Order: sequence, then structure tokens, then C-alpha cells
Amino acid sequence: MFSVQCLLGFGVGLVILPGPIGAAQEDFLYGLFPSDFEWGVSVTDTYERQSRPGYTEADTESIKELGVNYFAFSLDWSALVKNGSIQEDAVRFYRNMTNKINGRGIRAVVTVFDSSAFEHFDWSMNTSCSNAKEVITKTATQAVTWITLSDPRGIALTRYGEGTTGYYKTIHDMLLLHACLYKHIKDNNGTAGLEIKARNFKAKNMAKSEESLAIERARMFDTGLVVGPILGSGDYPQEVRRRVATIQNFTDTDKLNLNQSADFVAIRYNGTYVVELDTARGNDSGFMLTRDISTMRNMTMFEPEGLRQLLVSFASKYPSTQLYVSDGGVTTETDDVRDPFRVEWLREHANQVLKGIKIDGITTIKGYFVRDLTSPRLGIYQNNNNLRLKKSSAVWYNQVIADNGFERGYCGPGGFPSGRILHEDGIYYDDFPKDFAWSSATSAYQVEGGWNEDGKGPSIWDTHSQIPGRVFNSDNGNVACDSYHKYMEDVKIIADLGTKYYRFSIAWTRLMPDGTDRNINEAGIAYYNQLINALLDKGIQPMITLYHWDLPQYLQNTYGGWLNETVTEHFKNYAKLCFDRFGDRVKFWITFNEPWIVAYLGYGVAAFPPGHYSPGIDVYVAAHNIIKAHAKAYHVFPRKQNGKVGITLNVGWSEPYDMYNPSDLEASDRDINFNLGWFAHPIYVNGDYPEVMKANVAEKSQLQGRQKSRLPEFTQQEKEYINGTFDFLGLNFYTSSVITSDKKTDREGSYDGDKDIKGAGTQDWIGSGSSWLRVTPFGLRKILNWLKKEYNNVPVYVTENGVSDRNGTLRDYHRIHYYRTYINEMLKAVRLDGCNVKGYTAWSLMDNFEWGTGYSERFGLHFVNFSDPTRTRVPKGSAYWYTQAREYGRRRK
Ligand code: GBE
Repeated sequence: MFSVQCLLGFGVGLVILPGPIGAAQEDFLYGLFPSDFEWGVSVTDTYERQSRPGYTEADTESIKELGVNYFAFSLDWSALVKNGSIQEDAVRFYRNMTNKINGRGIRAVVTVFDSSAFEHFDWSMNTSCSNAKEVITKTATQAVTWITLSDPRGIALTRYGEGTTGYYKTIHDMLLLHACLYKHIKDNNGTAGLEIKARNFKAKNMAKSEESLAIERARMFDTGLVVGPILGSGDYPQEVRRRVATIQNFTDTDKLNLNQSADFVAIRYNGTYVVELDTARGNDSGFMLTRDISTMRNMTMFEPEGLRQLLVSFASKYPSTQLYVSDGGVTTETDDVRDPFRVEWLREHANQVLKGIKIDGITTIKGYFVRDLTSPRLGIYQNNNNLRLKKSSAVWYNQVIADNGFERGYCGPGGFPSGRILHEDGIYYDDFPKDFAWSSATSAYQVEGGWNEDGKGPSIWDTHSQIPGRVFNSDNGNVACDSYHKYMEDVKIIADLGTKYYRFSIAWTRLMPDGTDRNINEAGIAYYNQLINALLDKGIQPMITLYHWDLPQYLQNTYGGWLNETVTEHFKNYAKLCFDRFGDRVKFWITFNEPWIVAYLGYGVAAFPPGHYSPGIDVYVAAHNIIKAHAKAYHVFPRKQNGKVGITLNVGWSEPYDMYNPSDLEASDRDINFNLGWFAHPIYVNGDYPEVMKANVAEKSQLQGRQKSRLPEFTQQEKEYINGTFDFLGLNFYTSSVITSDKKTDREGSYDGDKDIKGAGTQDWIGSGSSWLRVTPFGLRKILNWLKKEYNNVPVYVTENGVSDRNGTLRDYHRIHYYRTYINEMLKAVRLDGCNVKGYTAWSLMDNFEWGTGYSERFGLHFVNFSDPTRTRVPKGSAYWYTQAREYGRRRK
């Protein structure tokens, strides 16, 4: 059962080497607990508190929300026994409470006598046992897992002081009490164990072999004293008997009752102490303990590795005893929901448990309990008159339970990690997978020009940008980079970059001048055939976007664009035409580029064409139809072509204002769900919008006096049709924002108001040539982790990422910095967090028409002079850098 490594260090032998924890000690262990592992939470509540109206209901609500299997509490004997007689109402209360907990599918773990139990009455072994037997029977023996005693050594210690005659006598009586209760519970087919507080020991001087003897002896006087008689022979360890002359004897019946009288032991780790032999003072145990103050943190001893050592030593002595680790938890200075030290405490201790199981092979560890649910300054919840608020430690625990262990990376809400994050800062050196798809991108309206040539019809962007003043400087895309004529130069600079992919979009109106299949324009088809073939000639695979915002003007005029479902049929026909004509050679298809921009800027706030202003209603209708159109295109794709079809969504990372404030974490998740989940959830999860979106819009619509939610609904049939319409997810990622929760109560109702969030500054992030774009490389790693978690690690292609400036300098060190740091964060996501990223696309191959800001913002790897009729493409420094980055990716391994 134990690895060789482990036996060397913590076997029953007396030589203690530092080896077993060794190298692994510094590292965090990611991984899962056994599938039947049990998670619990305990409370240290008085009867007075628990019996307040609504209190246990609030308890059960919280433990349900946490997802625990077990809920542990202890009996309060100050309420159970008064004037020597058992109080029936208190017994009834505990029975009801047990039923409530069981009713939630959670098992109650009840401690009969905790360390404070005997403060309340003058106890005797016999009365204590008979009282307890009665209460146990009445509480329903089998509905509960019983802990007979918690920390018997502690009870003795508080009363008499360690090592005194009274101390040993009390422990002796406690052991007999335990045996008495155990027998009763077993006679009634129940389950019972006991809880011990146990210290871990380390030698002051490892080199002195006699001090490793001291460690063994210290363990014997700590855990051995209590569990020896129970898990061993039925008697104290011999060494203890030899050294403590006054220790009492067990009768043969006692021994028989004690022997193996525990179905499990719950261990509460009580810190690591430094041991020195102390023969001079001639005390019983012959050793001396000191605290290791080097491990103090926040005035608390913090040495989680000691827990692992303790578990290893315990399991090697008692290899068949089932173990529960009951974390003692940590008290914080305030009861604030923000409790980073508690998170760190629990995370590091739980991780030692995982190491004990996975690395040391301790198969007897069955579960882990966190203390405490609601006690002020100790609980993982805040409790205000039964109003329960999760602290960040509860968010952490909830995540660990949900994952049944430690997933890599930013796996919790708002990117809150359950484990330690590897290489959060600095550059990480490794290479990308060999088949990683490097690419660069453009879109039709931004580069082609030739806006009315060879039979092309007008799109809403042609119309929009002809109107003076609509676009900055009244710029338009009539000529743009002139790629309609200069595509061979594009192919050349792509080939020079050395990327094996190139992403561009097709202008719908070049193939279908009015957007319908009434008239197919062969000249348009010929243009794209030439481009595709020229790329393939150079070994470059096309990634084609069908819709990069340039809706045929005719469809806008006739149907009102995406507000009318008929347009989805026309889109389907257009998609089918593209698949039929190009699909023999093109294997990578993106239906829509950034539908969020289309719906929000086009139909919500009217910043982009068609300039429709309906921020609370049509914004949702447009999105609804685009999702349907995407699904239709996916279904019409001829599978025999062996291509991939997906959608490209844009999202920023929503950084929680305060990582340790659960409401900010929720706000972050909500924001991302509203931005990206709006489209991704229907397609990648279940055919429907994210729950939080449905709930928020419905609730607000009602408050705004509407009969129906402003968010449209999909029919069951539509849900099934939409769900799963992807082969990959395309991600356009540029920047991040800091956000916090903000309950909105606007009268009219709007998409922005529906989110219940607000911005909270931009910290000191470096800016760019675009007002909305700040340099936040970490956000890419976090959003990739988010996609991994929410969408079942779907293959992700970064289909755009890049940065702008306003001077077009060829010495674009800022752009190299941007690409290096973002690409490195993506590398961390792939190599350290296990994110399924398949490709990366730089936006853009060259400076181009940047929509509302015309030619004033430049994103290119290549410079284009827009007042020069030749529109020569000149590589910037970043183009050379990108070539090399891609090369390194290939060469390193
Ligand atoms: C991508 O969108 C586009 O796919 C690509 O075509 C574009 O060139 C590239 O980004 C660079 O912008 O009135 O202030 O709300 C906001 C990324 C402008 C998302 C900024 C346009 C974010 C879309 C206009 N947005 N951008 S407003």
C-alpha cells in the first residue's frame, strides 16, 4: 500500500528521514480525490443558537448550496441534561434537525461529547454513558454517523494539565466511556468512531538519531495514548506503560470492549512541534516540545506539510483504520466575507490530504471536514439573523467539492482558483504543440475595396460609410487596402510570415448582390477562387468567415435585417453556396464574426449600421435570429467535405474588482455570461441562454411592468436544433475590464441594465491606439480557463488578437510586447492549465479600415499607406517577431 519512498521515511521503523515529502513539498498537487471521497462541514454551535427560529433551516440551505456529503455538529449537554434529567424537548430538537439534514440527502455526523461537554455537569463515567445511550437511541441511531468523543486528551488536559495523575486517570475514564458508547451504537447497527486532536512532531536536530527516537515517543504520548488501546491491543502502548508508573490497568473486559472499537478515526491536525530529548528533568515522557515559530502566520502556526506527515505516520501504524481529516479551520480577525488567509489555510491543508492519498498511497482516507459553517470569525459563511453570506472560503470549498479535487488553472467563478496558480507572473518557457495553427486575419469590408466592382451589391457598411460624418474623418472602405486587386501581394506577405493559415471573410454581396439566391455573381466567386487557390499554392490553409458585419443592403431594406427571421433563410442559402463552391478546398469555416457587435452596436445602441436603437428589446431579437442562422448554416454543411464549422465570439476578461469578494466573482461570471454566454451557451451547452441571463431579464422585465421577458425564448425544437452546432469555438480576445456588482433599476429596461454590473476602473493597464483596448495579457489565460470550464474543454481557436496604434510606426515594440505577453499567457493556458487551444490568429495581417474610426487606428503586422495609390504593404517589426515566435514554437522540442 505504501510506496518505497514512504516506507523509508515514515515506516514503523525509528529512523525518520526528511525524504518522503522531499521535492513534492514545494509543489501544489493538482488532481482529483477518489470518486467516493466524502466532503463535510462542521459547526461548533450551542443549542441556544441552533434552536433559534429558522436557524437550522438556514444551516441546511447553506450546506446544500456547498454540496457537502456530511454535516457535523455536537450535542449540547447544557440543554440536554438539567437537574440530572434528560430534557425531552432538546432531544426532539436534535431528532428533527437530523431529519432535516437527512431530508436534504446529507448525512449528519454527531459528536456525542465534545471537549466542552463536561464543563456543564459533574460527570461520572456511568451516568454519562447511560444518558448518552438514551439520547442516541431517541435521535435515531442509524440516521447518524456518531463520534463518541472529540479530543479526549484535550478534555483531560484542560482539567488537570498534561502528565498529571488526574490527566492519565481522565483519559482512562474517557476511553472506557468511548467503549461503552461504541458498544451501544454497534448493538443498534450504527456507525461510530472518535475524533482526536493530534500533533505532528519534528526533531530539533535531524542529525541526532536519538531525537528521532524522541519523535516516536512524542507520537506515542500524543495519539498513541488515546488510539493505542482502541486500534492496537486494547492497552496503552508499552512504552507509555513503562514510563508512567501510575497509569491504570484495564480489566480483561475493558480490553475486549476497547479492542477495535472504532469504525473510523477523525483526525484534527493540531500543528507541528519541535521535539528534543529531555532526560535531565526526568519527566515521564522524556522529551520536550517547543513551537516552531518560523511557521507562524497571522499569529497562527501554519505548517500544512505537517498534516501529511501526521497522516503518513498514523496510517503506517494503523493501516486498516478509516480516516477522516477534520480540518480545525482558522480564526480570522474579523468576520468579513473577504477571508484570503482562510482560503489559503484550507487549500494548503486539503492539498496535503490529496498528496497523502495520491503520492503516499494512504487508501484509508475517506473524507475531509471543514470547520466551521457559521461561527463568527471561524465560519466559511457569515451569518446575520439567518441571512447567510458566502465568504470567499465557501466559494473555494464549493469549487473543490464540485470538482472533487483541484482542477488546474482559474477554475472557479470569476477565475477564482481552487489550487495554486503556476507561473502567474513572468514569461514561461516552453513550446506549443506541433500542429498548433498559427494564422493572421483580415475581413472583406476592411481590406478589399472594389466596393461596386464586377457586379458586387452594396452592404450596410458601404451605405453607412458613404454618408459623410458617420465614420471618423468620413473615411470609407471603397478602396481600403485594395485587396480586391492586390490579393497576390497579400498571399506573398502571408507566405513571408510563414503561418500555415490565413483568416479572411467573404463579402456576401460579392456572391449574392442582393443577398438572395435570385442572382449568383460568378465574378465574385471567381475572385475568392483565385485567392483560395493562390493561398493553397503556398501551402496556406484558408479560414473563412461568412459574415463579418457586411449585411446585404437589400436584406436590410426589405426585412429590417436581423430583426426578421426570413434573413436566416437567406443566410443559410448563402452559406450553402459557399460550402458548395469552396468547400472542396476550404476546411475551416466561421459562420459569424462577433455577433455581439452586430446585435449590440447594430440593433442596441445604434453605433454601427443598421443603426437601429433598441437597447432592451431588439438587441435580443437580433441575437436570437443570428443564433438560429448560425445553426442553419451548421446543419447545411456537407459533412462529407470533412471541414470544421464554428462561430467566432468576442469577449473581454471581466476581472472581479475584489478577488476575495464572492459578489464580485458572481458579477464577473454574470458579465461574461451576458457577453459571450449569450451566444455560446445555446450553441455549446444546451440550446438555451445562460440561466443567469434568463433570470435577470425575466425579473427586470416583470419589475418594468411587462407581461413577458424581453429575452425571447427558443422552442424545444429550436433548442435541439441549435445545441451542439459546432466543431470548435473561435475567440476574439483583446482586452479586459474591472467590474463589480451593481443592482440596476432602470424603468425602460436595457441589455446593459440587465447585467447588474458596473465598471470599476482600469487599474494601471497600458493603453493603445483604441480607447477601448488596454494591455491585459493575463485576461487571455483567464478567459481560456473560463471557456475550458464552461464548455467542456471545447477546441478553441483564437481567431483574433492584436493591438492598435495611431502612428503606424514600423518600430512597433509595443505591438511586439503585446503579442509576446499575450501569446505567452496562451502558452501557460495550454501547458499549465490544460486548455484545449488549437490555434492563434493575429489581428491583423495589415493596417486596414477600422470601422467607426476609419484609418486612424492601425492594427497591422504590415504598414499600409492609405494615401498612396499602390497601397504597398511594409512589414513592421512585429511581423518579423511573429515569424520567429512561430518558428520557436516548432523548433524547441
Ligand atoms: C474586432 O472586434 C473585429 O472583429 C475586427 O473587425 C476589428 O478590426 C478588430 O476587432 C479591432 O477592433 O461606439 O465605442 O461602442 C466600439 C473587436 C468599437 C471588438 C471595439 C468595435 C471592440 C469592435 C465602438 N468596438 N471591437 S463604440
